[in-house]
This record gives sequence, structure tokens and C-alpha cells, in this order.
Amino acid sequence: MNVDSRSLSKVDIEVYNSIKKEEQRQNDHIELIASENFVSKAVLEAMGSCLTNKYAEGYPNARYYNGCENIDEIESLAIERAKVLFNAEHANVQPHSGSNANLAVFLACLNAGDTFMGMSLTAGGHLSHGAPFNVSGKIFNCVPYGLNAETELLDYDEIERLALKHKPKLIVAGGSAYSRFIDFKRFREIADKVNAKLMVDMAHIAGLVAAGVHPSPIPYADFVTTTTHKTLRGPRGGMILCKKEYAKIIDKAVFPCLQGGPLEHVIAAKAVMLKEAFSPEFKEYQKQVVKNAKVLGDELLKYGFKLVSGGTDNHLLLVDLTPFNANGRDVANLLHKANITCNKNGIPNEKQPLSITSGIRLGTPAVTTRGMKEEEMKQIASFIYELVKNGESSVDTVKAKVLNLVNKF
Ligand code: DSN
Repeated sequence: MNVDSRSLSKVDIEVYNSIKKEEQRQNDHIELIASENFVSKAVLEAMGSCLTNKYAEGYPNARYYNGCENIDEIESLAIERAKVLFNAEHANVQPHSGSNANLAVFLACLNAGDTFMGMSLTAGGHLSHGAPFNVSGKIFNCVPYGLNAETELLDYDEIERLALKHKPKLIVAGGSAYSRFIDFKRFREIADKVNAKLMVDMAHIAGLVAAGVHPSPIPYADFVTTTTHKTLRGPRGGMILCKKEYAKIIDKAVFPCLQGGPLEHVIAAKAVMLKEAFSPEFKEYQKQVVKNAKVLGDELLKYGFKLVSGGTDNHLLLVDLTPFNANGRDVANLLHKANITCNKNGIPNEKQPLSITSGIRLGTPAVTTRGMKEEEMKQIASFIYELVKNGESSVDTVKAKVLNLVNKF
């Protein structure tokens, strides 16, 4: 084959150097972004394979291109594994992302202008759940719901009241900054009262669901969407699970309505990730993710931080910085200087603009993949406290401690 067989460092030194620097950054920082993780070598290998060369529009055994026999094997494996892992009747593994998976469900069961309900971005929802500046909020009429002002938990009574008033065709549950269990049964009951379909976006908690450490939405939802790269620890991408009766409309919504050729190298990596998710080690890992989040949260509370809803049931914490008179942007930047990575995040009843915010979101999936446990969570909480309390003057000291910690993992 007449392709350039030289390695990346020979062909493109600029890209190669940037990748190497990123590898270094990932090694010498404490990664607390709740939606990030580190994939296995096997997942990386599948993604970097010759499958990127192949067009495979269509689905296994019904393609628009010839030469798909190996691709069909791989995509069928991914589909079967997803169905078994989550006990789902149907799986579509082609969505390029979580946002595309969500949009495909909307396209499958809504017409332009139809009403649906989703958790508002400011309450911890995701922008693809109907934010006004997202395609989901532009094409469809989104009625947002939020949290109870006192408990900072999902306000199911209010969600029911809004559903009865607005009669949505679809109700979306799930978010990207909600640290508590979601009552999927209650969502189902609300949806049934108004004859709406129920979609659960479990992107953040999918790994926890697979391992049985978070209740599963599968028995209650008509459609379940997810990304594959967060707690699931696979390649960047999306996936849709649904009841058999919706298989056809979902498959058509993904292709040919929303997407063209699937990314089969990514689908192969999804298949590998799904195989890994059946292992006992994966279950232990997810249990540790949750334990670590609880310890990190408890320690932060001891230092005087406030946690939205008071704690966590899953892999993430939303830290309210107002007791320290600090804002999310400045604290996230301060932590970054000391090699701790997280993101600023709005809190309920946010007074600051979205570009500043009053909170930070922390998650334990990535540090747990590195092998960190409860003891390390205590150290990380102390680093965060030292930085927030003492500001810039503590950056060098804390950074040295961070480097000392990450070097052990
Ligand atoms: N933006 C992602 C997150 O960080 O939660 C969700 O897609």
C-alpha cells in the first residue's frame, strides 16, 4: 500500500509535540473534571485502527457500501454487548456524541414546535436538553424544570405540576451537575399522567448504572441516551438504548436523518469499552468512584465548604463557594495553577453570570482510574482548602504536594 508509513513524529512534529505535552499534562495534574476519564490501551488501539478508512452508512447487514463484513461483526458486537450490559431491548451505537443521541431521540418523537420538558442548564441540566441557544431549544418548545429551593433536590411535585400544565410530548430526565440519585420511577409516573414519553440522559452516571451502584433508568424510560466517555470509560461518543417498539424510529433518526457515515473506529472502541464493563474490576472501580466522591465531599464540608444538596450519591460534587466569598472562575483558575483541574459551575439561584459562577464541579472518575482511594481524597480536599483559604501565595507549595501525589500513581 502506498501510504506514508512514517510515524507521527516524522510527519508532523507540531502535532506530535502537542500530543506529548498533553500526555504530560494528563499525568502531572489531578483531574477532577466530572465528565472526564482515562481509557485503556485497548480502547485507544481500536480508535487508532484502520477502521477509520471505512464507510458504512446503514446498519449491520443492511449497508449502502460493500466491504462491510468486518465492520458488521464489530458493530453487532457493540450492539449486543450494550443490550446485555444494560438489559436493554435495543441499542444504537452510532451517535457521534451525547448531544447527537439526544437530538436523535427528539427527532424520532417530536415535530418542530412540539413541547418537551428538560432540566434547566442553570439547575444542573445539559445544554442539549432545551437550552434556548441550543438546537434543542430553538427547534422545539422547551419547558424547563429545576430544583427545590430548600433541599436543592429535583422538585418532583413541581415537575408534575408543570407537566400537567404544559402537556409535553416528551419529558427528559438527567443532567450534568446533579449529584443525587434520580427517581426514574417518579418521572415515569409523571410522564404517564400526561401521556408523554420519557427519555433519560444517563451520560454522567452510565458507568455507575452498568455496575449497579446507581438505580437503572432502563425499566422506566422509553429512551435512554448516554455518552460513552465519562464514567463508562470508553471513546468519545454516544449511544441510545430503547424499547424494541422504538427501534426503527430511533435507527432512522440517527441515520439517515441526523448523521451520515458512522465512525466505525469509535464504534469498535465502544465495543471494547463495553467488554471491559462486564469485568469484576469495572464494578469495583465504580464502587470506588462513589466512595471517593463521598469522602471528598465529607472532607470539603469539614473545611467549611457548602455542597449543593448537602452531599452526593454519585461521582460528582457541586461545591458552593459563597461561604469563602469566592467565585467559580477564580477558584478553578487558582486550582489550575496548582495542577488541579476542574470546571467552574453555576449553583442554584446563581447570582453571577455563567462566565463567572459561584461554584465548582468536582468528580472522581479520573482520579479513581489512576488508583486513588479515600486517603488521597482527603489530601485533595486539603489542597483545595489551602488554595481557597490562602490564594496565590499557596500555589507553589500546593503544586509541589500535587506533583508528589500524582507521581505515586
Ligand atoms: N459538557 C459535559 C460535561 O462536562 O458534563 C456534558 O456533555
